Amino acid sequence: MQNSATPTHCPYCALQCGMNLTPAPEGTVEVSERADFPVNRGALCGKGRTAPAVLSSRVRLTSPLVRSEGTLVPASWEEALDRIAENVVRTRTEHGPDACGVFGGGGLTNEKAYTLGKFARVVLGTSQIDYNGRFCMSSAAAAGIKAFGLDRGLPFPLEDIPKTGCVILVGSNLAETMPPSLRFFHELRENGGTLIVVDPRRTKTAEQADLHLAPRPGTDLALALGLLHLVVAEGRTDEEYIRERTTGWEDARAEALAHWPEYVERITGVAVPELREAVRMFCEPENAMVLTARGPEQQSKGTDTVGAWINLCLATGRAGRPLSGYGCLTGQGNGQGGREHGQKADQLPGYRKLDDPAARAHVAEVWGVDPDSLPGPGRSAYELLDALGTDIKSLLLMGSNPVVSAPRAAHVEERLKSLDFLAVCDVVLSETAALADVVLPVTQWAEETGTTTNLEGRVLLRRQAITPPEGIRSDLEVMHELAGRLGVEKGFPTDPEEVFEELRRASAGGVADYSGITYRRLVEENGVFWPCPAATAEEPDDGEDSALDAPPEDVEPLGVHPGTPRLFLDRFATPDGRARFVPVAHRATAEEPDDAYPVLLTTGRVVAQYQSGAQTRRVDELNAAAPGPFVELHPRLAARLGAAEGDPVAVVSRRGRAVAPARITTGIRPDTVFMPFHWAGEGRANTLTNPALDPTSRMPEFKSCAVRLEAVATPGGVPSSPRP
Ligand SMILES: Nc1nc2c(c(=O)[nH]1)N[C@H]1C(S)=C(S)[C@@H](COP(=O)(O)OP(=O)(O)OC[C@H]3O[C@@H](n4cnc5c(=O)[nH]c(N)nc54)[C@H](O)[C@@H]3O)O[C@H]1N2
Ligand SMILES: Nc1nc2c(c(=O)[nH]1)N[C@H]1C(S)=C(S)[C@@H](COP(=O)(O)OP(=O)(O)OC[C@H]3O[C@@H](n4cnc5c(=O)[nH]c(N)nc54)[C@H](O)[C@@H]3O)O[C@H]1N2
Ligand code: SF4
Ligand SMILES: [Mo]
Repeated sequence: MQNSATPTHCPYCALQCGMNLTPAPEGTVEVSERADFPVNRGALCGKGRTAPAVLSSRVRLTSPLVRSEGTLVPASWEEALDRIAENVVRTRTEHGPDACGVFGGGGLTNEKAYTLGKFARVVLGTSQIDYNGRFCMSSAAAAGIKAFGLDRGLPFPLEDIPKTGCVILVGSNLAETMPPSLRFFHELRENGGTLIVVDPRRTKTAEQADLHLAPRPGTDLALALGLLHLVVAEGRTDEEYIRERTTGWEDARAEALAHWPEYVERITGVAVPELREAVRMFCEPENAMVLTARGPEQQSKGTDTVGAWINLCLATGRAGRPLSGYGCLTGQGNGQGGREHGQKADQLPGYRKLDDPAARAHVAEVWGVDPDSLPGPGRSAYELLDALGTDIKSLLLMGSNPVVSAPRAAHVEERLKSLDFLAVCDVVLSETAALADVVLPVTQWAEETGTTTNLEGRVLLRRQAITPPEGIRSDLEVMHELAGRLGVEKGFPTDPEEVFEELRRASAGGVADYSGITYRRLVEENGVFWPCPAATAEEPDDGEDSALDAPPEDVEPLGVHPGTPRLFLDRFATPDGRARFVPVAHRATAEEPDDAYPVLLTTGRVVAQYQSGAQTRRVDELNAAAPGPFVELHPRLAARLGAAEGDPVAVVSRRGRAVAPARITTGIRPDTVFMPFHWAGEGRANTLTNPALDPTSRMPEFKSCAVRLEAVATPGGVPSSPRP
């Protein structure tokens, strides 16, 4: 494209670190420091630095593939697209539109996520669409909507963190999952603030903490209730704030009082003095924050668990005030935007609800269709995958690799194989793509333009730096071509900016209002925080500013809405402007240990691999750093098993069996083992995980299930023998 550096953002996690790209040989790019982006100020982790390796034709898909006599063989785009269209028509004719499923991803740009949702509802006419974000932060989203009336991961920019007094980081290992963000926590401590980390493991993040609480997996709900009990007992509530800015305190207070510290110690394993110390550290400074990540969220009670942590913030007056608040650290590159614009089962663009007649009417008008033609809400991600081959006969999958990342993965793999027809758009031949009937090779981050919304709610422009190789098309082109073949000639543009202009109109007046954001502003302002309505900021807020179709040229610069870096400072997004306490009580995990499966398994990430590993397992430098799966266990557990460091260990759950080398450390609770989930094959952690779902968010319980450990015959044929 051009030879000068293109400022853009990383393809991976929700920090969306800024980076500069210059074209390099063999169609790849060179990454260099981009200091002007405030989130990372030039710093990158190894994944971001090595992301160009996936652009190489040595590891990526270079041609469409179609299945012929059982194997995938190269084919022309015409043939591959025709094959998909024919199968959609056949499925629809034989079984109806809901037999066509769609599965998306939180890594897709806003333009792609928006188009995918529209494609499902308008072209396929199916209700059966959901995406991998359901596996990610959906419990925090549900809890945020309950309490605050709105879900935006962080209600403040990361740069506020160093200025608060105390942060409780619950189930986040950001030293490995978002390394450049560690800087904000170092600065917090340099400024005299304190960091509390809640994690069953002494992670690299926990090592930075002033206080590390290590509860049993799946007991964060009890922990938060115990802290709230102490807050009440020690008279540390903010009564004026509770009166003026919240509702529902009496019921929440009663639940908390039922959770005595000694009872909480028994459930969580965290000693009462540590609970008291945490309360003191959290309550003494003027401001404080609670941030959650996947630890407390990926539980079958994740919504209630996050609700309990929010209750703690509300009772102490630490939400909707400067430098205080609750936030969720969203995970995927577009984990925030990907949940706002319609690829979720129950949702329309602008974070609108699919079952809201006014929302349907607004979006149907933008789409030029009859509101009654829009299907209703569909199933959640795991339920959709579980229905493959029964009522869902064909699936279009874009931006996920569920063979590795879905819970109870062997079952999900079987379901995928039982489909009549599977089409996958990907950049590489992932484990899921390898099962497909048609695989379409798509462009990657450096080769296309599009917006993402990072964990702070900051909408960003990723810019194209190089021309994609011959034979590769974008996801938007794929949907355009398929729509045309299925009789919808208009409404599926291939130019991302054109899609964004439509998204602005579709989101106007919604919760996640992007109507005041343009590509030009994103470049000039280095990102804009939503909500950002097109209405002028000076206009009196009469609550009626929803006809926001004004094209950007008509907006006078003076009246441009500045965007909203900080939410809730005046009022919460509930009808009465008050935050809502949710009464929650402790309950057990879906699968507690017993005699047959006496140990708890929890799962998560390592710094050098990303998600299902589809991309990062194709990068030599990252594989050298993190070559394969492992089972992290305490020396006491290892001794009982007779396993030495590096010995293969079998982990067996009610779903299946996985084998990986032992990694022995005192940094984990003796009743718990940990496995990262980045690998396929024998060491696949998700062979074991429990698909028990949270009743509200439909989030599976990735963070705890019951397992037993078995010694395994070593490669030499000798079983690792029990040691005394
Ligand atoms: N290197 C790397 N970075 C990534 C990703 C990646 O795959 N690799 N993925 C991105 C995405 S999509 C996401 S969602 C984020 C995830 O970011 P994180 O949430 O930081 O990642 P995890 O490792 O899944 O879980 C965090 C911690 O939760 C702890 N934990 C386990 N069970 C419990 C529990 O019951 N309670 C509590 N309190 N803690 C528990 C684990 O020990 C782990 O250290 O990372 C993003 N960044
Ligand atoms: N046991 C366990 N399992 C987990 C988790 C856990 O903590 N423990 N975490 C869960 C979480 S938080 C998440 S977010 C999921 C993530 O798990 P997945 O949904 O599998 O996520 P990725 O591995 O990022 O898969 C993205 C796929 O899309 C491709 N891709 C990348 N960009 C594009 C694009 O622009 N277009 C198209 N068409 N394809 C693209 C990639 O090559 C890759 O194959 O895993 C979940 N699974
Ligand atoms: S921290 Fe996340 S966004 Fe930043 S370079 Fe690493 S993977 Fe990319
Ligand atoms: Mo995630």
